[in-house]
Amino acid sequence: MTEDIRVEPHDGWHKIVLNAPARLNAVNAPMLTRLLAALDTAEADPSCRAVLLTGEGRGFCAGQELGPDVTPGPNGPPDLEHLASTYHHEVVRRLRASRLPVVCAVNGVAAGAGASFALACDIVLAAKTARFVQAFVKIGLVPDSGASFFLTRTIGDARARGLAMLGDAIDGETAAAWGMIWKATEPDTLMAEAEAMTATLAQGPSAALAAMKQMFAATPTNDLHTQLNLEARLQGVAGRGAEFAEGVRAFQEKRPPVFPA
Ligand code: T3D
Repeated sequence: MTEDIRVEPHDGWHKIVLNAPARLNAVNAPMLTRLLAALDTAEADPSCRAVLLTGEGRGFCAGQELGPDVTPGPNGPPDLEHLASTYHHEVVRRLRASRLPVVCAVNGVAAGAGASFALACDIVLAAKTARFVQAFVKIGLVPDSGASFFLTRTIGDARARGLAMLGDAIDGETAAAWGMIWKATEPDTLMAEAEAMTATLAQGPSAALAAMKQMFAATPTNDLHTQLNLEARLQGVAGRGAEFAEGVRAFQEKRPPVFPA
């Protein structure tokens, strides 16, 4: 049987591929369980210092598979609160809580929870031809998996409400122009750019990158005073670490730094 989650280990980083292309990599509970396991494996591997998430085929992820998990059946309607919080939202939590920088290469359509998974990653590259769709409204659902959180913070309330309430698709170029993602690329260079970026992050200062994730995660609820204190505390830790020592030494010796694993 073809694995619906494929993991490709590289030198210092893991590529995790959503691999159900016939349904545009729409996810279900067992597939999300395997995605969570792949994220856990990367997290637990000391040689892994970055992750690249992408999709196989012409889609990135079409959100929840509109199959038995969400089809009202003889036993009544599905418990979407349970499904969302146990599986979809756990993926978002795991991506955000990870020590690892996560790059997302949005190779095609990202709809519903699929768009949220992309936006939960640290750096999002998308093909210019990719589409981001808040598909929930088309099936009578509300945005989930962090969509209302991420969109209001990246593109603002007006555009977030428009996308959520209308369900209109925007392409990768528009997503980049609106500040929803890092960058839109030509479709045929997307994967090479995303892989090179992930490899660069894997050679970066892992402890500092993990601290940055902690710092950015705290900003939505911190006031400036609290955030300054957090920055000072994390800078204190970084300043006592081997990465700073190597960074400064490399600068003084006019060579690229080699950060410890
Ligand atoms: O617990 C909870 O939280 C509940 C779940 C919530 C999270 C969610 O993600 S809700 C949103 C669920 N997703 C959707 O509503 C998206 C449904 N799909 C679409 O609207 C469109 O397929 C797309 C806009 C994503 C792409 O359109 P297009 O024209 O490029 O492709 P297509 O022809 O519609 O789809 C291609 C195939 O993928 C097709 O199969 P076929 O006919 O070739 O055999 C289609 O049925 C299949 N597919 C697409 N999305 C899904 C899917 N199969 C199952 N589940 C899907 N979500």
